[in-house]
Amino acid sequence: MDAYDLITRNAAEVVTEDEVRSLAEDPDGKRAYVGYEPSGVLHIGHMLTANKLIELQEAGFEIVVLLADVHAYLNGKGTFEEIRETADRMREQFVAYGLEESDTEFVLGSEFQLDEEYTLDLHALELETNLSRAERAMAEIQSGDTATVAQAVYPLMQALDIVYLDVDLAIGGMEQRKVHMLARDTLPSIGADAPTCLHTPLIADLSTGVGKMSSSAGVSISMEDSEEELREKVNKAYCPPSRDPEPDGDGNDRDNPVLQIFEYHVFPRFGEVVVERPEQYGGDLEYGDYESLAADLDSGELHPADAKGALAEYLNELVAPGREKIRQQRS
Ligand code: IYR
Repeated sequence: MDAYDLITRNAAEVVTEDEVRSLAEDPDGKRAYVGYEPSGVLHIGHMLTANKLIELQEAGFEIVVLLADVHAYLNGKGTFEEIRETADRMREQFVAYGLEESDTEFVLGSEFQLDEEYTLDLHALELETNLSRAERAMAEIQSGDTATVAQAVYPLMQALDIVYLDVDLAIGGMEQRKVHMLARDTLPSIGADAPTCLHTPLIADLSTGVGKMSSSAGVSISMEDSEEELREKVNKAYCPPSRDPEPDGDGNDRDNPVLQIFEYHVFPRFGEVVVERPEQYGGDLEYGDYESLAADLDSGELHPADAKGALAEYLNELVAPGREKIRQQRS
């Protein structure tokens, strides 16, 4: 796979393609980052962007993980002390998940976001941004129904992080795209470049295939799930025996979360998949890429129950080191 294909693999969108192509010409030493509001335990959304970071590390990028303590505070996630404590635990879980510690720079937002220069640049961005745009950028990020002033400051700080962390590529889930677009439009006003961005897809809700999976509503997969819990959640997941259950032109009304997890989590980390089946049902199936697995589900060769059984096993392997880390953290 060439560098551009590896960088953009499984991305829902890149802004812009030309800018990413130019990064791909010589990725060595380029810097990419994701920011996370510290929460106690990694869930499958964190793991999705982390997969991209691991791929970028392979492509030669330096990786910066921002543990966005000030952002979590502005978004009403707790007291500063609580948030700082969870940031440490989260860092350890990312390393257990597979981010090379020696190759990853973990930065706490408060290490630089409270500096005078940062604050003055923030005020300059505040002058450049109208309130409703800042609010719109937060629609899929903010906690609670009513936007606060703190939440309007939040996306401007996220924009500024890109400058202060000196990164070449900003990564985030699709829910971050409006913040990044705001960053592209406003950063030039303080003399900084418009950032290049890559957005990862959102995984559909596990039980319905509608909307997006989140830790706050519905069923989510997290690093602390036991093998048994993973098996139960995956067994109950929405997985129709075809990839587009309601062909209606866009094929997007309901997605198949089981297939999405194979595509975005299992294949990127394991490279191949073996679905174990008893001899009497045709024996094991082996897949070297996502497309062939999805095609077999479509054709009926692969039964949803067998796909789910395999998925639970692979997910268990992915979360096991983090689960062990969480157990140590709590003892
Ligand atoms: N908005 C992110 C957290 C975050 C991301 C980046 I990239 C930052 O520079 C700062 C915060 C979230 O929703 O978790």
